[in-house]
Amino acid sequence: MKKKIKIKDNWTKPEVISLITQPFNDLIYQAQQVHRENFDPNVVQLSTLMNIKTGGCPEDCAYCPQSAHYKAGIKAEKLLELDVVLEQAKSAKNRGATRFCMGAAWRQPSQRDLEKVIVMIEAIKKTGMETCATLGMLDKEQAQKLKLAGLDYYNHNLDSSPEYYSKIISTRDYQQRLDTLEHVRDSGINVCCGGIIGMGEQIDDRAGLLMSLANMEVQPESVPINMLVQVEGTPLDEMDDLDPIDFIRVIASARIMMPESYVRLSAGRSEMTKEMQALCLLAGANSIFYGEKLLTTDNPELIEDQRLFERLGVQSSSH
Ligand code: SAM
Ligand code: DTB
Ligand code: SF4
Repeated sequence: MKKKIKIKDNWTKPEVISLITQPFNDLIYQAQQVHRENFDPNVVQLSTLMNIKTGGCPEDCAYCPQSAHYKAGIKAEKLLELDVVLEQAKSAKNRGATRFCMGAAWRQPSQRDLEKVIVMIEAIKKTGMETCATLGMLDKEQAQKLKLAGLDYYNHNLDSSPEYYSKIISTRDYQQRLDTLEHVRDSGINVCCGGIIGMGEQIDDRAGLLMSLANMEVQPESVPINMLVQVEGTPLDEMDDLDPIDFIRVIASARIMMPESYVRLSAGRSEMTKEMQALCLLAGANSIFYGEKLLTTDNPELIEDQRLFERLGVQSSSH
């Protein structure tokens, strides 16, 4: 039997920087090796996102069109009704998604709203799909309630390094993010946690983000790596464009540092070429968001993704 190797959890900044900056071919080769030791390299997991509560968010995340602090043309809406959400979930399942992820533009859900989301989770679970939610900060009791409802994953991102985080968000701090993640972990829900690349952060910050994720007591089961989607009206609109090679380097490093986690190629795919997406999959990304919309911004059309999968001989996972 293959001996289980302990996952490294004591990464230092210099180690991560030399990992990310090594010659590209060596990095991709190493990432693909780690990937093959842990996953089928030709299978990608598909999750579909739905924004169940749009806009009007009190937080000031500089990248986010849903923040009430900026004018990005997003109208604040109320929490959607159960039947609308359930219908979307069923349609996502019919189109091949195995997980349905509900996003809400809240700082933290109120108890009343949480009860409503719990009813949604219970209904979606009955369709046989996995459930995921991203509702902002959670206290211990809220995480436990979501676990009881059957929630499979909770998404809460660290977004960047501890140092760069404070340049992007002022309405809450890194420690509050870590506290929510601890409540989610302790409740027994799988953790989905990653960040955004392309916000003007430097290599040190990318290394800092990867270290924060990989050195956790238990690494997140799912690690979304988003490429910043620049939205007019937000402070991060008109940032310098990111070098695609640098983004792929982060994906490959995430794969090497978190060998057993799903690395999710998340926001920004509409702005990527098909060749760049293929390189991300080669670098070890093995899950994507599937469906024409992320939360408020565009994602590739289903037919585009299907064609790309065909060209690459990639299958979607049945679970
Ligand atoms: N309000 C909740 C929160 O912040 O945790 C949940 C929704 S929030 C939109 C989920 C994640 O989407 C953020 O943590 C961020 O990483 C990502 N995101 C938001 N706007 C983005 C953008 N313009 N480009 C890339 N990623 C973005
Ligand atoms: C994550 O890391 N990326 C997804 C999901 N988790 C919730 C969200 C991306 C949002 C992109 C901007 C928008 O569509 O509003
Ligand atoms: Fe609100 Fe989440 Fe957007 Fe931040 S990322 S402004 S918390 S919806």
